[in-house]
Amino acid sequence: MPVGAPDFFELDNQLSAVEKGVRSAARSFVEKEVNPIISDCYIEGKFPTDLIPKIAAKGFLGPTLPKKYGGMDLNHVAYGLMLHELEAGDSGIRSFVSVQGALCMYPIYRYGSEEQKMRWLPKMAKGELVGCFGLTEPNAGSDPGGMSTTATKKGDSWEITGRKMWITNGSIADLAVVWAKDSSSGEILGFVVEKGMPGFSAPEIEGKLSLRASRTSELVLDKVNVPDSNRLPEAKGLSGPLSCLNQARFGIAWGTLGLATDCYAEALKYSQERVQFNKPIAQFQLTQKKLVELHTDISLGQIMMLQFGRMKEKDSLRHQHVSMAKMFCCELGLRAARVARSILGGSGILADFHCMRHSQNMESVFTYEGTHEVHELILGREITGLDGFY
Ligand code: TGC
Ligand code: FAD
Repeated sequence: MPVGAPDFFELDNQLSAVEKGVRSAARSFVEKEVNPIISDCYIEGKFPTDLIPKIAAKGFLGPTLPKKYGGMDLNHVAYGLMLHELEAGDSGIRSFVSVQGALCMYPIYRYGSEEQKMRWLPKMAKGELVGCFGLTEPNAGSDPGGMSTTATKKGDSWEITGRKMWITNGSIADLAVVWAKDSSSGEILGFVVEKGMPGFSAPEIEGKLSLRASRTSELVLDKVNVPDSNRLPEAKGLSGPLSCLNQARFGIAWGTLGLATDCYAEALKYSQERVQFNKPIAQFQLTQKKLVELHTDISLGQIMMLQFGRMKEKDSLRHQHVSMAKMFCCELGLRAARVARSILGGSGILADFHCMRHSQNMESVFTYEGTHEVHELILGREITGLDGFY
């Protein structure tokens, strides 16, 4: 675990050399490339696009995919540990990696033809092509089945019309996986829409106070003519996009655990150094209570994520497990950031420290990829057998 991270359950002993190696490569990348620039990026509201080739060179894009498609055949625990470290740097960096790998490369890999995989995946792994994922719409967020974007078959191509909202990487993307309803059958289909196709644009969403080091855009599709060869042939129905979300949510859970750990480590160090009433503030019982609660929940989160990662490797991880992970770790990340901020007192609001930026980022991460309430309802449905959505 990184410096200051608890390893109370001695889980490090259960990690392979490859898993530890991936974690340490991601940690060094964050220390060398992300930490020195990220607070300026955040203040300026810009995503560090210069980092894309470096991120790709480290093998962080689509690493669980087979080597044939540019991946590294990594297992899911190694992937999780990588995101754990990247989100300890910034949620915007982790978001870029998640969207590229889990939400754009994965649907092409899972639902695309061999020709489509060879056409896009190796270039995406190298960072030569950036992707995004268009599911959410202005009037269909938690309920993506209510989308109104349509695809109408016209000979050998499809005419796609609609608007997607809140799309990470949208304005820097070369291609967008867009989900749309077949206007004749109502079935949800997946398409790869390419930058430059007439009628397709990706205006930036301005004024964000969260995830400022990440690009978020609309996707506007005005009668965009998309060849049938860009339709993902195996994707049919809402389970198509939802299965991609399982991949991304798994990574987000690991990532927000890393963010929580970074906040905890920052607060622990600060509290041991900061003296008030002639004592380090870590000596006050009320400070210790805050630290102990975070230490305990981070340790429990580590056990959960390692076990879920091992279950994913055995293919026994179900989407309800992923909902629990996303829900638990996001709540923990948000709480850890706020608690750390309080322990740092006035200093906690400065960009020199991490906790305030993490806290603001967590407001988005708590909401995207299924809000906290959505995951509660998914788990509620699982344990009671009663559907709270309808
Ligand atoms: P429901 O009846 O539950 O399911 C419809 C069909 O889908 C299947 N299914 C799943 N399959 C795979 N994975 C999952 N997680 C699945 N959940 C459900 C289900 O079995 C069914 O299949 P079939 O064959 O019987 O038709 O559908 P519902 O309409 O009741 O869905 C409700 C709900 C809440 C579960 C779902 O729509 C949902 O998860 N809503 C949240 C939406 C969401 O998470 N959006 C995320 C957009 S992307 C994003 O935020 C990226 S941010 C990335 C970043 O920057 O890092
Ligand atoms: P709504 O669905 O309108 O929800 C509003 C509130 O109502 C929430 O508190 C919610 O929990 C609650 N609510 C809704 N339904 C219920 C219910 N049945 N029971 C109880 N409470 C309920 N989407 C993409 O497709 N691709 C992306 O790359 C992407 N990136 C994003 C990046 C950022 C920075 C943000 C903020 C969002 C991103 N999203 C993306 C969209 C994100 O997935 C949605 O914001 C999210 O799914 C919630 O939808 P909504 O914002 O429309 O909120």
